[in-house]
Amino acid sequence: MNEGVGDLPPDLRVKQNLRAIEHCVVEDTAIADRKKERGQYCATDMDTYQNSSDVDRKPSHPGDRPIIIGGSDSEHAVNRQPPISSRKQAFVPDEKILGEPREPEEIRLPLDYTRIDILLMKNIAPAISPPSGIGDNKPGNQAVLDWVHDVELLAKPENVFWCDGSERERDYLLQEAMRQNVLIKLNEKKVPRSYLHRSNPNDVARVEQFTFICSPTKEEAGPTNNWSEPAETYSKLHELLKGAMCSRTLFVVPYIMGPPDSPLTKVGFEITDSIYVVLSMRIMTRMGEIAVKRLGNDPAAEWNRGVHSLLDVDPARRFICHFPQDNTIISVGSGYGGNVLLSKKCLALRIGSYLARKQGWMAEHMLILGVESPEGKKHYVAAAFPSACGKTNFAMLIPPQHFAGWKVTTVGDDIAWMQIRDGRLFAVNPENGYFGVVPGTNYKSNPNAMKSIEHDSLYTNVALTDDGDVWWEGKDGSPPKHAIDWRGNDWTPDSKEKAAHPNSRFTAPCRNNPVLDPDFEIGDGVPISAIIFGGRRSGTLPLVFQSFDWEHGVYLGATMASETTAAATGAVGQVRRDPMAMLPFCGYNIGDYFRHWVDTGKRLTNPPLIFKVNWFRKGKSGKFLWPGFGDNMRVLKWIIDRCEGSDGALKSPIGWLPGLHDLDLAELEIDHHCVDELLEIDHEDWKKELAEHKKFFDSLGGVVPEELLKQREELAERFKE
Ligand code: GTP
Ligand code: SPV
Ligand code: MN
Repeated sequence: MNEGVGDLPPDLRVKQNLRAIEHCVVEDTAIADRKKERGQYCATDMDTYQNSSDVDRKPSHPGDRPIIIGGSDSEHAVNRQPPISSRKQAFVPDEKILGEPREPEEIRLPLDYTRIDILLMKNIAPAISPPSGIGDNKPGNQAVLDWVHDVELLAKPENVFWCDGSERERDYLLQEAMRQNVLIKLNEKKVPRSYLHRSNPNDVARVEQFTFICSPTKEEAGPTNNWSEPAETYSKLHELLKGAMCSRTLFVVPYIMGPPDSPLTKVGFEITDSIYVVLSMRIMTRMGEIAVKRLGNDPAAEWNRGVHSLLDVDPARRFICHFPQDNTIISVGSGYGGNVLLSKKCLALRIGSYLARKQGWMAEHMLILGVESPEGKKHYVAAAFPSACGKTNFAMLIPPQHFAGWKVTTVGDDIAWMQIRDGRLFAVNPENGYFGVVPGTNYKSNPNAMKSIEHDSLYTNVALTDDGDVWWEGKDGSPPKHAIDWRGNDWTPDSKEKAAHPNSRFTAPCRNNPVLDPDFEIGDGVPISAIIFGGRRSGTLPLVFQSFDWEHGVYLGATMASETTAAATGAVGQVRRDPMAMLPFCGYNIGDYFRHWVDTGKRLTNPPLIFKVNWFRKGKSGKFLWPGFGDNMRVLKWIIDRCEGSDGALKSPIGWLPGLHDLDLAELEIDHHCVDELLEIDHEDWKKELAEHKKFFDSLGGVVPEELLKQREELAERFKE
């Protein structure tokens, strides 16, 4: 479709665009007319919309045909599904979901939604016309070609752009992104080769309430996920995608997740109409030719299908849907990172966790770091903290002066894929870039992150200074006298609004990180000595403790809780259970996920030790008791000592705690009473905590493995001793 487009003179192209819009409008009016005939067009709620999309599958265009943009290797065929008519549930979140309940108005569609969308949409992502030699590198795999063709027939883009990952392609796309104001070039001297992007103010974080696991049965999605029936959901999404890329370019982004030579590595293709997504995927993944080559020409090879369209960036039409059995993701209505960089949370965690259980490995929301002693002894540690709870910072930690000679290196900052080899767990980071929280990042808190984002980075939703630099709350130095805030408005230090959004993000290549681990790309992964679970808890949870064994460690992960953050829409600061930091990311039944953890332990002859940490405990004054950041090295050192067999620990009902002299606090200015408070186990608090564990397990409706129920009882018993 792309051939020759770039050769058309500009005026002709405009006409072509208009024709395309007219064509879509006419077509959609025809559908509307048919709906009117059937008396289906006047009502606006989701139910009626559901009905109309079910019956209106008859092609309205000769080239059109009813399609399911799912995988050809679907497991659905072997799962008998109840009839669609018996499922009225789609897009209505389960009552048990631990998120914001959906307001009924939010799922209402405007009367003439197709028409309004097309008019609104046409300026969001106008088609581009690449010169020949750019965007025309079609892969040879017929399964990919067929799938792209199907999406093309449905979404009716102006043209198709096949990404190859070349530098020429990048330079061209950057020019186009700037021309369309999708990116703003930053001051070349201050932040070379870097750009600012502003997302729609209604679209600045992950949307857990609009995220669905569309497995054949609700039970497979389990009690913690929003579930929606697959066939019905495809049909709704197809309705939304019909003509959605009219007068836009459909980009096909091939990518791999995982090091190039790893047996764990997966191939994905993301279709998107967002040039920002393409440019971000270039940083976040290994993108282009490398993926096409790895997939090869076998039409039956395993690969992930991802379809993303901005639509009109309206929260009422924002759905992030996963079809684990089809290895398929469809995301519509958003342009924000976690919702649209389908490689990350959607593939590497939600679909990844599903595949991992089936294939006997683990996909976890964990950083991976290396820690090397002055004597050259090295350990690797994986740590699961919920979103915006310190993974990137911990992964790039610089030890304080007192730990001269100790080195911390980053393998990954967000996701770990782990497999068993020789009875041990080995981890790879499937990503190739960092999508990190900006506010609070400075040369004191995280110098390595600052160095990683000094050049070749994309910034989303930070402030723009008058000299073309970026600024955010918590950046070094004094605030600028004037800036343009993340919404594009004037900002001064007197402004009530924040200059940068609390969930503003940087996108930077891993290669920028000065402490990138030399084994970052090792295909077999790095051996994991310790697993750490951590959350944001102002009370109850001590700074650090160690589980008695694997199963007790799994219990510590399963009962984790943390205060919610700006990484997802909804209330911030509310404590919720977030097992293994995977609540929003586990692509199947959480009970089966716990079972997978327990069973994995049984296969490990040399399992990692398991720890729990809390950098965020507060004192009576309401201030953090622990300095955090680089000083977390002191906790990490105790963990490494334990891995080395040190006996410096005291037994407590909740696990092994460091004694006062087991933590190296030398040269740290901290009151002794703070340290006491940090390590305190308050029996009254723990009584409440235990009751919360029970409440959480009970809320899961009988899916929790026996082993973990037993752990809870044993914990309660230990408090009685
Ligand atoms: P995601 O990218 O959303 O998964 O977040 P993350 O887990 O990587 O969190 P990140 O390291 O970006 O930190 C999030 C916020 O927590 C930032 O504002 C940090 O400044 C703050 N933070 C990180 N580590 C510490 C710490 O040790 N102590 C304190 N008090 N704050 C921290
Ligand atoms: C998180 O929220 O855990 C993130 C950011 O890492 S996002 O990619 O938006 O999910
Ligand atoms: Mn994350």
